[in-house]
Amino acid sequence: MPKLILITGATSGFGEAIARRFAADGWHVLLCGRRRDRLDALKRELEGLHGPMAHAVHLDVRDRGEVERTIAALPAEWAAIDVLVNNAGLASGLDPIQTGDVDDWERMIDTNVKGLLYVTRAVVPGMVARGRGHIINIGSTAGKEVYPKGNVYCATKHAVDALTKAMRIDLVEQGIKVTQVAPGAAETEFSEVRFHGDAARAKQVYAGFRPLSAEDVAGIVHYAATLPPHVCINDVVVTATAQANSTVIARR
Ligand code: NDP
Ligand code: 8X3
Repeated sequence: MPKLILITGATSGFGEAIARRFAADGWHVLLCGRRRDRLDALKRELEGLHGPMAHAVHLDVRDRGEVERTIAALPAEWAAIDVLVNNAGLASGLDPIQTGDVDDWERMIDTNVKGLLYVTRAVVPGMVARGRGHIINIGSTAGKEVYPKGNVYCATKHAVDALTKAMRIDLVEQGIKVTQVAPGAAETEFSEVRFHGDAARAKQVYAGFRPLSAEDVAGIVHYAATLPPHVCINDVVVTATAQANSTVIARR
């Protein structure tokens, strides 16, 4: 019986790479995100390669009602989720606290913290009932330290760090694994989203060094998800070799 993984934010970056990685390994993949065209294209692509093993659901993780309804309405063959990857997230803006855009702040808090909680709350009771499951939260080095102008984004990822530890405590008796993967700079659509579509500014973030790729992160998630039942990776901090911390990067 193939295992089932639900990935939030599967339309781009880490989430898309995670979907490809698990699909190639014979898993069934439940793809979630807001951009329907991309969800449908990825589902078609994966099914063309691997047969009928993908299901796409439109999901804005900020919409509590939509999250609850969508998870509750999953067809039986897509409901027994073995692994939940809470990946959907974003940075919006890079401004000092005194001039930060409150709409940016709300977008980040609603997505990175509240959205992660809504999805977790909807999925985990099924895992508890089945007596098995694995939650993998995508944190960040921004959840381990703070950097100039990172204020609210860093706070949301510190929340992911805290919630991962809290989930692990609450779910240990139920045999549910909880893992955080906390990457440093990785070249995806992340910086373009952070800079509100300014592709040239986004490119500068990765100039002069080789950042992580989405596939690098997907490989770590896959490794964590395929360890024996008695082994749980609690936390992984991973950066490019050229990145020492959020502000120290060897650029050539
Ligand atoms: P991308 O921008 O490439 O991907 C983000 C994904 O999140 C997209 O699939 C997007 O899908 C989805 N998403 C955003 N908002 C929502 C929402 N409200 N509801 C559902 N899905 C949503 O960035 P990354 O792949 O880099 O980011 C993935 C995660 O990794 C994020 O949590 C990010 O904070 C974290 N991260 C990124 C790092 C980096 O340097 N790239 C480093 C460390 C952590 P759609 O727009 O279709 O909804
Ligand atoms: C993404 C990495 O350094 O932009 O979480 O915060 S960083």
